[in-house]
Amino acid sequence: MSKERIKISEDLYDIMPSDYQDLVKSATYGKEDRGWKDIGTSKELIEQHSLCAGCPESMAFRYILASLPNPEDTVMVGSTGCTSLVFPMVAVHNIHSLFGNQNAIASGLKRALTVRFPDRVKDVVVLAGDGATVDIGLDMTLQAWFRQEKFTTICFDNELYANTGGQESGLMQKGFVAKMAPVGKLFDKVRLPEIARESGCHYVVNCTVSKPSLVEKVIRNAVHIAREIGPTYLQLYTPCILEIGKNSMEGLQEMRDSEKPTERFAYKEYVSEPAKQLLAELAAKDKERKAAAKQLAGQA
Ligand SMILES: Cc1ncc(C[n+]2csc(CCOP(=O)(O)OP(=O)(O)O)c2C)c(N)n1
Ligand code: SF4
Ligand SMILES: [Mg+2]
Repeated sequence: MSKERIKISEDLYDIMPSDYQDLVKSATYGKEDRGWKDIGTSKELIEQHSLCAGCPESMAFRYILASLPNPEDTVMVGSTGCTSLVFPMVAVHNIHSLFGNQNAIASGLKRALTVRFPDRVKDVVVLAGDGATVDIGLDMTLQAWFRQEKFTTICFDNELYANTGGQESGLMQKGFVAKMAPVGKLFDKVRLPEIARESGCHYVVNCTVSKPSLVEKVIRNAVHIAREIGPTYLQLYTPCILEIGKNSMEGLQEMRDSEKPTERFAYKEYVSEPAKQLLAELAAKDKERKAAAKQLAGQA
């Protein structure tokens, strides 16, 4: 990892936008152990967004972008929905796909990048809403998993179609009444984490984004496992505060309430056997790296 590819030519430095100069100077691109703790002290890969004030999706975006292990060589694939309003402000390569097509686009992209850059690690990460992932895009989501495509799928689960005013989604809770779904959901929430496991994903996590350190851990695991082994899936609860009638300060508490052991976003994790082995190897290497750095610091 390095900033080599975003470096500015000396002759052009003064005419480059100040945001870009800041990115080269103080973004964590290239930092080996980047993570959520860099937020606030380095150039963030997202500084503004057009989501509603206090929307938990904005926290989730920040934590994810701060935690990607290889941001300068990552391409994110988005889909239509509230998330798509954010991507134009994100300093990571990204593609907007037609609603629901995100996993098909990501499959082709990952394969093309592997052929085009055989000697470079290129990560692909899909980030889409529950409507895009489960309802309209379910075919593409599943086919990518069946084919063992090597990328991560992240679903921002707000349990409805937020961007179009609150229609019912397959991930909506039973009985929930939304602005544009007045009858109330007749069925249980689709168990996509279980389906992901049964469809070949090697790492599946269902959780909220209330704890940045947890988001950092699962993002890193998901990206590393997807890179080396096969598809990974993260379902993150990012409640639509507008639809559930909460104010901008109440999103965090809503997530805390929903992650209690008996609730639908209690932490759930599945790791396949090859993925467990990979995580153990990575943890051992990390330990070695930290010990070597400590020794070096002691000698200085
Ligand atoms: C092909 C297509 N079908 C439908 C739409 C209309 N549409 C835009 S956003 C959206 C809902 C998005 O819901 P979700 O994926 O859950 O994302 P959220 O807005 O909740 O974050 C729909 C149906 C569209 N833009 N394109
Ligand atoms: S409509 Fe809901 S999900 Fe979309 S930005 Fe507003 S609070 Fe967030
Ligand atoms: Mg949604």
